[in-house]
Amino acid sequence: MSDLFPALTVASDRPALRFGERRLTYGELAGAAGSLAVRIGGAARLALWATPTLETAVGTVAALLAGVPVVPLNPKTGERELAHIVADSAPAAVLAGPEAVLPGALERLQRIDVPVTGTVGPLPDDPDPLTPALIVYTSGTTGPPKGAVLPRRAIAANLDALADAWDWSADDVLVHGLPLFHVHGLILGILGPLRRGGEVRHLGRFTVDGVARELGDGGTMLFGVPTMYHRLAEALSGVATSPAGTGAESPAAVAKALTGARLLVSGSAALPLHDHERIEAATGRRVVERYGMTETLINTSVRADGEPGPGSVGVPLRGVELRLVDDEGAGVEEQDGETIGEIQVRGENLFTEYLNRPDATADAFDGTWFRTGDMAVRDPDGSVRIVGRRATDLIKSGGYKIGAGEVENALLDHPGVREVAVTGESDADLGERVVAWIVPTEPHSPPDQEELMTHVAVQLAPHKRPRTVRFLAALPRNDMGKILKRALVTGPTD
Ligand code: MCA
Ligand code: AMP
Repeated sequence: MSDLFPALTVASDRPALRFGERRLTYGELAGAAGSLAVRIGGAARLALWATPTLETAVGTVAALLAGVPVVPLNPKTGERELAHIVADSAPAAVLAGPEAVLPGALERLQRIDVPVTGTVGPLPDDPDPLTPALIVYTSGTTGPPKGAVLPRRAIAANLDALADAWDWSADDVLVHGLPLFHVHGLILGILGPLRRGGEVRHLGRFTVDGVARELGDGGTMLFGVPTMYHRLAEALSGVATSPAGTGAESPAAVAKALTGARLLVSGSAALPLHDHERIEAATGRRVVERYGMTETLINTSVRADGEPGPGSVGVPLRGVELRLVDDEGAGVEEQDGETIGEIQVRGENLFTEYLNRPDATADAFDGTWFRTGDMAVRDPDGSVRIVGRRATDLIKSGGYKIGAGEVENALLDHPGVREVAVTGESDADLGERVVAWIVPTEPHSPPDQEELMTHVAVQLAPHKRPRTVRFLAALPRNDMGKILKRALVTGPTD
């Protein structure tokens, strides 16, 4: 049986997965993932080398069938961060495509090659719904990333609630080019279509041309982060989209492809109004926004038949309880579009804990309510508008969450850096970009800026690297010696 993927029990010739020219039907997926599930059954926990390939999808499905918790790894993770994740999650082995070249930190682990063929056999019995399914690492304001433990129940409940909100069915063909080591790309983007019995076409990597091609050839839904919709909006406006697109597709071809889609969904960060408007003007389609978090999966969404107001992330999904709480801890009852409170949520969609971090888990909850740290208002129709974030030390760049503290710690390891403060600055393409303010060890010969960017890319991950480096003689501090980041962001830049 498969409680999460009923379509695997039928094992039909219907298309399930497509990565470029490589594809699997439900029957083929049941064979490949089912045979791997039998091999890995009983393992305590496995890491997964989550390249944007068929193998990542098969490996994840196999682990879920076997009831083995899986830790998806960003293949571009740098040495320091990978060492932390491996030590913290202690996987028994690593699942990887046969072609993958694994870094040193994974060499001492047993390697299990993920097959894309296999014989359909009886599927293992379904594990308990509270069994951990995925452990997804996510950044906090300070320290290294924490592993959010997501139970099977959260995945099933949340994907079904999204199906309800979006009329998502087996007839849908989802197109996306999201990375497969986060909730957005892996749970929504791969497990979502498979739970419905529909098809997913992954682009390998996001390009405007790839989106236009696949939506023009039967795709019905598109998932993306705001940076991707920004690049589509640029292409619709005739602006060169390199490196996201080759420019082969004309604005008219992109417009035609988007117009033909049933649903365009954006999430992971706020989609700016300007990009909403440009896409709507060129295609007549409104992008639907949904709001989620690694720890909670998706909390709210504009419904497929809804009338979204500007900046709205829609209404709570079925089964998600949501409240706003003000700074004094009192509930915000007003739905006046003005009174701000922190979003707190509860429901079957929630994670169960941060792995090995009972302290952080306890801090994240207000009783049974999970504190998101996102600040919002509610409109008279009950829909939610996010207006900011409680922590200034969290940066959202390209839809990735980046903690200022982890980047600061990596930069402090560089011999040319005496002091550092990391902030987020607004960026038309990325939403926010990481900015490093550096007091160099040698004021007259500061380190090379590119070298500092690469230092972070190699230690943590390329998306965490500062895109701007600014040198200062001293960091602004208050009487207690605390760095005044607000003075950096608002003050003179040199
Ligand atoms: C550049 N590169 C480097 C360096 N500089 N590598 C090493 N050292 C350097 N100094 C490489 C990169 O690895 C990459 O390689 C290439 O250059 C381009 O990198 P970058 O400039 O960072 O990429 P980009 O074009 O700016 O990426 C934009 C993007 C990306 C495609 C939109 O940000 C993205 O995929 N975002 C998705 C984030 C996401 O899925 N978030 C979900 C989490 P190469 O060319 O080989 O790639 S949030 C979530 O899950 C919740 C539930 C939610 O609500 O959704
Ligand atoms: P992550 O921890 O990487 O899963 O990112 C979750 C965070 O992304 C949330 O706490 C929000 O701050 C942000 N986020 C996700 N979706 C949206 C959205 N549609 N609008 C604004 N912010 C969003």
